[in-house]
Amino acid sequence: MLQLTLKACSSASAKSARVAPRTSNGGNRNAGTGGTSTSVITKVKPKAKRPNLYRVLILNDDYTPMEFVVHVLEKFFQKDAEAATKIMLHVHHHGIGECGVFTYEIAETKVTQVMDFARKHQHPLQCVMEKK
Ligand code: TYC
Repeated sequence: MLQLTLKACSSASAKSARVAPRTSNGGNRNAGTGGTSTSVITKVKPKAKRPNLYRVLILNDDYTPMEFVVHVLEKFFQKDAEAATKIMLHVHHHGIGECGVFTYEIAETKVTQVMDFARKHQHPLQCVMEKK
C-alpha cells in the first residue's frame, strides 16, 4: 500500500515545493508494517496574506476654506470635482470623513502630504489615519 498525503505548509514559496517522499518512521519505510510502506509527500502551498489597510480621514474645522479642501481631495486622492465636493460637505456636516483606504506606507505618505500642504497655505486642516 502506498499512501500519498498532500499537506499544506505555511512559510515557503511555491518555487521551492518539495515533492521528495519523507517518511514518518525515521527512514525505515517498512518498519513494523509487515512489508507495506507509507510515504507522506508534502507540497508547499503559496500563502497570500492580505495587507493591513488604513483609512485616511480629514477633520472639519471652522477656518479652512471649502475650496481648499476640495482641492486637496482632487490633488492627493484623485477625486473628481463632484466626488471631492461630496466628501468635503460630508466632513463639513459630520465632522470627519474618509478620503481613501491604503496600505500603511501609502496612508502615512498621504497624511504627511496633506498636513504639509495645509501648513504651507496656513490652514488648520487636519488629516489622520486609522486602521481598518
Ligand atoms: N468647515 C469649513 C468651512 O466652513 C469647511 C471644511 C470642510 C473644513 C471640510 C475642513 O475637512 C474640512 N469653511
